[in-house]
Amino acid sequence: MKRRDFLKLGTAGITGAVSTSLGLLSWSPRSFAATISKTFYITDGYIAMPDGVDVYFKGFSDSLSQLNIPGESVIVQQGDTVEITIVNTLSSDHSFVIDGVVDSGIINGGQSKLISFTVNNAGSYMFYDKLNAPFNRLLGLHGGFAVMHAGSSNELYNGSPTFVQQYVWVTNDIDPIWHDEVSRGRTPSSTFNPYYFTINGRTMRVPGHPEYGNPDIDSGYNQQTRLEGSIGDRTLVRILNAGMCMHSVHFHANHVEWLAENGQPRNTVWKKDTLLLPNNIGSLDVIYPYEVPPDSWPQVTKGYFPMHFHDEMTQTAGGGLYQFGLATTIAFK
Ligand SMILES: [Cu+2]
Repeated sequence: MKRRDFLKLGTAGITGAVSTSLGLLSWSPRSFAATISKTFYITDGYIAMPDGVDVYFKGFSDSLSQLNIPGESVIVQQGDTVEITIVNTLSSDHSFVIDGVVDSGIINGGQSKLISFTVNNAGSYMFYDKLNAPFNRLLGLHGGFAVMHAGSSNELYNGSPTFVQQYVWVTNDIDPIWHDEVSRGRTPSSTFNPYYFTINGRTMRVPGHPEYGNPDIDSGYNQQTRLEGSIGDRTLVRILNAGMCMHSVHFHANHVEWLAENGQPRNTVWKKDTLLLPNNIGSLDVIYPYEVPPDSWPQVTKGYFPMHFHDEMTQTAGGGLYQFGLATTIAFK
């Protein structure tokens, strides 16, 4: 099923009361450990890329009839017991892994497995399928996993700078030839040649394009992805890179506070506007401070600014469609 089609179904079947937590996470701290349960269905299908090409993906999906790329973000707190049921609806073997936390082992085609584990360290993680590496991960079997410091609603780790809201951005690089090979049960042997670059499974559209402004498709308008805040709404962004490429992340209007890289808190919190995002499950944790943009004149407190990557290929799709790549909007409301 194409993303456009199932999104239509999804919109018809879901009322406004359902809140998903793909990118924008909500959290209330607890004084006690809890058991958090979640079921993921491993499904596959085709998603239309910005140039109209349908590409094969696999995902950790919310239901049998969906294909969610990335999988819905999970948020827990230190000490919680997490129970994840994986229903592998495909005929191929898959797994559910968080490095340093849990490894399901092989979940055979057609089988289900309950994975139970406890999380001890606060921070940002990726869950992914480690089998057939790196292909299953690149094909879409990945998602964000946030562990809150116990009892805290506003810290990345104990004593970190604080925030008032938090997002997860999962980025990916897509080589359609590799995806096609895997769909045929083969192991790709060509050189990795990424053609599409996504943030939370989406890419930008330009004004005038029929999909411009469609929040299900346009990453600049997707409410789980674009940052929205007012002055003072300090925003944690957990950036997780499922792809093979290192990237250059660039925030406009404000510098960000650089809290952690690859899960390791930095000794000194630097303020930077451009950061290197490591590849292959690399991560960055930053706080976008939502300060009055210091370089604007006259001073503004409202407006729209981009976050885009500065490695130029990421700003394209299909080998040339400029501005149909990996970017989103930072809204000052
Ligand atoms: Cu820039």
